[in-house]
Amino acid sequence: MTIQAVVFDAYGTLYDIQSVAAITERAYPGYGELITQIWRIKQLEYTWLRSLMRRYEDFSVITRESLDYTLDCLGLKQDAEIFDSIMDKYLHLDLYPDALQALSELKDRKLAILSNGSTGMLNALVRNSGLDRLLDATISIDSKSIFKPSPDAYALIEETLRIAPTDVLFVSSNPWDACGAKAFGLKVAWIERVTPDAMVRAFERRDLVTPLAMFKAIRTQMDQLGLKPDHQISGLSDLPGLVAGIRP
Ligand code: LAC
Repeated sequence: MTIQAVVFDAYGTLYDIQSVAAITERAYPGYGELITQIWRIKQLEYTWLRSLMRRYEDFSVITRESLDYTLDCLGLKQDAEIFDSIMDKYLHLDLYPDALQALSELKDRKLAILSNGSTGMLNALVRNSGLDRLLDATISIDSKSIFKPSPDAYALIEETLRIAPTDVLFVSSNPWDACGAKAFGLKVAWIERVTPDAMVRAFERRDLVTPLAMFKAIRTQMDQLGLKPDHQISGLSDLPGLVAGIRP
């Protein structure tokens, strides 16, 4: 078994969702980090709740609804222009610094994204970041009307690339997504962006638990779901060496 395709999660894996903090802080000074963390936590929760309730709306609706929730719960005055400028950042998120180089070194394999993002959001994001030059496919779960970690979402990889799950390395920094892909039967590399030591250090000032520390505690440590990724890496730059070393 060699790796014929490397398929990436988008938000949090290739693109840094913390990069919205600059614009949320500019829009609401002093609230930037709070908005960023509550927004991402609610955005993910809404994907899971809508999937379970079978009331699918695409990720652009969910991203708007979770931002709306966040501004309301913080008692922040809403302004349509400011709201749309924050939403627009989701089409221009920062790529992680090692993303372009890592994907360039993997070009001898099929490269794709499988993401909860809607087709419109993902195509704009990939085009705006220049990743469209390196990707063979950008796959949105939209056509299945259910979000990851549903198996129906991961099934889109074989349906699109015609490559069996065991010959695909799925890469995500989101622990729940890495577990979902493993449960489906993909080979999985989980990017541990926050080490356990860094996690503990985030709570050294227990009198000052920042929203970012809470986000890291809730969304970056490997979940206890009875599943473990095949590989654990510290960044995208570890991938070319890992993939080259995977033998049948
Ligand atoms: C993605 C988000 C949910 O699917 O990480 O890209």
